[in-house]
Amino acid sequence: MFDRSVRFSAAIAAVVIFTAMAGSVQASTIVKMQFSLGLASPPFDTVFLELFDDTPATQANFLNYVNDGDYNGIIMHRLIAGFVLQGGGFTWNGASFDHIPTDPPVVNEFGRSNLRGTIAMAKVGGNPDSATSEFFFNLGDNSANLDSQNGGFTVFARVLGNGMDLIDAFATLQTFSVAALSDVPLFNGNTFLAMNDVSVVQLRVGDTDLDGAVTQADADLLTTTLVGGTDEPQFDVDASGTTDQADLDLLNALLLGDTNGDGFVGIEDLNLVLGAWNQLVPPADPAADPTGDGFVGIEDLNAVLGAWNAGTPPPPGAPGAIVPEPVSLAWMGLGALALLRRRA
Ligand SMILES: [Ca+2]
Ligand SMILES: [Ca+2]
Ligand SMILES: [Ca+2]
Ligand SMILES: [Ca+2]
Repeated sequence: MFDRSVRFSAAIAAVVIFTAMAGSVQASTIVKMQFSLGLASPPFDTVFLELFDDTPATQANFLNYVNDGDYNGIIMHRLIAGFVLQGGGFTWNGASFDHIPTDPPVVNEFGRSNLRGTIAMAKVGGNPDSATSEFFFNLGDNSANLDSQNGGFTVFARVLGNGMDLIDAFATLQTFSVAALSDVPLFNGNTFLAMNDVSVVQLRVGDTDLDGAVTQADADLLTTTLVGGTDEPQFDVDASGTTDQADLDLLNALLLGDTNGDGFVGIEDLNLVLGAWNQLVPPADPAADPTGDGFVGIEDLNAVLGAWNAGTPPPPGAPGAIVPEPVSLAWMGLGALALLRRRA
């Protein structure tokens, strides 16, 4: 059915595509903040923050707290509606607040404006270089005030996607004086707003709606986004620095090439196609026929190779976990050789 030149081209394509895509994805640092309260509909208790690379000392300082787990269990202890929602400092011991242990203060890196949806470091009045662990969400445009006061407050991150819907909901909580602090937001007058889990997440390539899986919904959202325009990193599927049709093409290729549906295009997907090579569906597994034409062949192989290495590998030991990449490449080469030999 296929002549030798077609088969040879497929083997060459495998090598070329791997070279082009390996290591090409350079995502921003994204931090997940899961709160103890959420919106009822849709289920929604998490915001994702993009950290800005132009505030390196502040980013390193913030990530130290994140990676040490210091922010887990922290209370959002200050809310001024329309202005700021602040946290990152206190836990509650049942009778009073305890400040978490702090690292040395970080140098002020003010540069970006304190606009709505950004996050900046809190600090001591009259000392620009005094930020430690506390930070705040800018609930409105605070540039006129906070860009000039005390050397300017260092904006180091922003809320991604529709995360401000959740922060805005928190900003409607009633505030109280609790122990030594005033303006403490409480749910139902008796429940703190805490952060349950603050951690660095790897942005899954193609997961435009940030729900952890790559599905058709992500392609649909990207299609909508292309019309409206955005510079949010989760839409830059090919990590080119801009969002355009090429990102949608790659996302669709990713959806097609991930034959086993584990969110990553790699050796498992290739093996699924090669294992059913030259067969009709059925008896071959329909997953081995991503093109859906009822036959497992060169088009299906190209669907996998066209999105090779896209997505995020499942963790080791997870169902469908893959072997490390250099070994995958070796297996892919063997697979291509086996394919050529079988067809020769
Ligand atoms: Ca998704
Ligand atoms: Ca792009
Ligand atoms: Ca896969
Ligand atoms: Ca097919």
